[in-house]
Amino acid sequence: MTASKPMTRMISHVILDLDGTLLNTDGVVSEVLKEFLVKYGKTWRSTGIHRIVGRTPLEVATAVVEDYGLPCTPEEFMSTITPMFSDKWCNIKALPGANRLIKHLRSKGVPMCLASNSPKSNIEAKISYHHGWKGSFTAVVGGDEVVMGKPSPEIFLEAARRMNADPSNCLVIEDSLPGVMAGKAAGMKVVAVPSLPKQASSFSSADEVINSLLDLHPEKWGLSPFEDWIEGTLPIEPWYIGGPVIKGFGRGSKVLGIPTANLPAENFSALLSEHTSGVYFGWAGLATRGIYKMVMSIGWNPYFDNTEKTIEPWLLHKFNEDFYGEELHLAIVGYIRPEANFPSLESLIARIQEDGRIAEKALDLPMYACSKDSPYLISSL
Ligand code: ADP
Ligand code: RBF
Ligand code: MG
Repeated sequence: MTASKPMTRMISHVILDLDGTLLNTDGVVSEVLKEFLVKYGKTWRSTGIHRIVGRTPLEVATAVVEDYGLPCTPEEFMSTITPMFSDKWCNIKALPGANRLIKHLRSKGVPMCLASNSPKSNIEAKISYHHGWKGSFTAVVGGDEVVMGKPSPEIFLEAARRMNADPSNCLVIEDSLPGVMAGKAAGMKVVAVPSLPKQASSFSSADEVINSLLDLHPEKWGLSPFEDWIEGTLPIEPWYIGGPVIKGFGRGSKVLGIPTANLPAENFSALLSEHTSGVYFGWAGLATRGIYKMVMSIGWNPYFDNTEKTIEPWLLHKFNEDFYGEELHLAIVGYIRPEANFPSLESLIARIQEDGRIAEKALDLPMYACSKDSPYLISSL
């Protein structure tokens, strides 16, 4: 008889990447490169971000100089661009779930280390804007402290060494492919949290791919579970969006039997980039009609593989007519799950119905019910 594999992986230490994993750096990177390239009469192509995520600073510089045929050396490029970045560090926001994860692991006494391809001084400067982060890490390893950056395993092996941990007991959390490769080469468990949309398929070497840090389940790795889930929902800091209801793909009612009163996603691109795609719930205020419970999806609808992000709130109420063009205001108060693909239309519909029941019930909890009084829902009614 062969011994069965233990169900949980015994992780004792966690190693975190910074840019794109804990911090929403991509926006700042695009902003700086755009500003820089304009001076050379060039236009930043946002698809170029794929070439630079997770790379060392010199690799990024080399790629940009080459791609845009810039009349300078990668070193000259770096010396101009570095101060442009540091001016923006104070504006970089934590990604959804980053603060929650750091607080949780810290409270459970799980040693954590930051390991990034950026120079150590840059890492320290960036995290200084985030309360409580610096003191939470046993060690910080920068790309300038090792010979080879990711995808070489060196940076993670050094992180394990500084924590006195065996690599096989370390869990790496990474958004980039070079980072995932480095973690696997170091003999560690790796959870990938791709920072760019629709990348999950290229992360097959990771032990698990999740959509955002909100979807991390530490108990899968032998660590203490989060204690903030309530009845299948995760409370979040409420956020608010609203506008006229627009036409969607015309399939919500027809194909699924679930109408969704779409909002124009392009009006909220900045706000949406601060939140992950996924299934959320909250309260919906409709001009002239009233306030209703609501469950929604934000994202690319993987089952239909949309190319545009959509905002699709399903109001948990039976209406007798359409209300296109009416002003719809949303208070989004909790998170349910990531968007997913499904083997059949029936299973997608069943899951959305289940989301509806979860939201319906949760919104009666005082912590969510209180947002029904939010003035935003009835503003301009
Ligand atoms: P579209 O693809 O244009 O969004 P849907 O089939 O999803 O089409 O239908 C959505 C429309 O149905 C909404 O814009 C709204 O006018 C209407 N509607 C009726 N009942 C509801 C409901 N309970 N929740 C959301 N929208 C509803
Ligand atoms: N689409 C998906 O492809 N995957 C999902 O997991 C998913 N979840 C949803 C959850 C809710 C609560 C709602 C209202 C919609 C969801 N959708 C999802 C979007 C659905 O496919 C979309 O509303 C219709 O295709 C109409 O465009
Ligand atoms: Mg719709």
